[in-house]
Amino acid sequence: MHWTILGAGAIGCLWAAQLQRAGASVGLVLRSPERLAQFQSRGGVSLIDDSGETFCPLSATLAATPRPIEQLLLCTKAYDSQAALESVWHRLNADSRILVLQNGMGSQQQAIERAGNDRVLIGSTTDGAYLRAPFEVVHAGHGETAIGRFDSTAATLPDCGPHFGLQLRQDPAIKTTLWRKLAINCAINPLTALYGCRNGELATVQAYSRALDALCEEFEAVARARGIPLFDGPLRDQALLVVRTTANNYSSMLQDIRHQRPTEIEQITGFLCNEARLAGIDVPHNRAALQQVRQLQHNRGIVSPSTSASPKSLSN
Ligand code: KPL
Repeated sequence: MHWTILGAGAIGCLWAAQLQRAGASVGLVLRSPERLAQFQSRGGVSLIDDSGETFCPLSATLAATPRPIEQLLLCTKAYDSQAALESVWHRLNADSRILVLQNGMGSQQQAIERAGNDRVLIGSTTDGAYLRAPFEVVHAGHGETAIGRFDSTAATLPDCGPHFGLQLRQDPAIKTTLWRKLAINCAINPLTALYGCRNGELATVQAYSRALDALCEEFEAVARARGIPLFDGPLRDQALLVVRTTANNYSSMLQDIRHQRPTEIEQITGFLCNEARLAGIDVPHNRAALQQVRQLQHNRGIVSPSTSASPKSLSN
């Protein structure tokens, strides 16, 4: 099976490198001739992990290439997801499979609506990775990738080769897993972006912890109303656990702001606020966080591609 990876961010490069190392056939799709030229001058992805630095030679193409796609990994930023899928639509056929691996909520449902339930697997990962430089990925924290289907509790994991270095798990309740990840991201990401702080400061600065508590309480009320089971204990405890284990990290949202990129606030807090509206629950702290991150993007001259599109509900 040949893997085509659409989205050469940290997760895309991590998967590309690990698939190549596992002996799978894999190639990247890049968005512009300039990116392709930049990639071709190095000819692969560097993976930095516990065992040091490994260069993984790979091929890359532009979306317009006619080669049919067998297995697509869609791991662009969530707000780019629809356009990215359209860009390779001519290369997909009835046998093509798509694994959607993105932050936040909404893009998964969009992929299913476009390609159909049968062809789409949904993933959620706790692997920590960041790009040290373009096409140089640091695998900073080993997690697992849960994979499942929205229309069924059974899902066959895609073939990644026998020696794949990332941990995969069949997930019969992938929607719940996505909601749990969303809960953590709603608690941590907007606050770190607004305060410009490392994750750990949300536990050590009292005012920040109080803000986190308020976001968590509202999230729990919405999840309850939507019938989504979150964690055994309070969400704030779980969020603070993640804050402490990733204390030195800068959240992806803060990194986006600092790199002058649109954030995934619409697919994270925007999704939650939409769910709250559907459930008739007021979430003033999350609404304020949404507005403030939008404002921050605006102040920094970051053009958000998705402020007008309200993410779709996942409850049906
Ligand atoms: O997933 C994350 C992110 O930054 O997007 C957390 C869990 C907050 C870790 O940084």
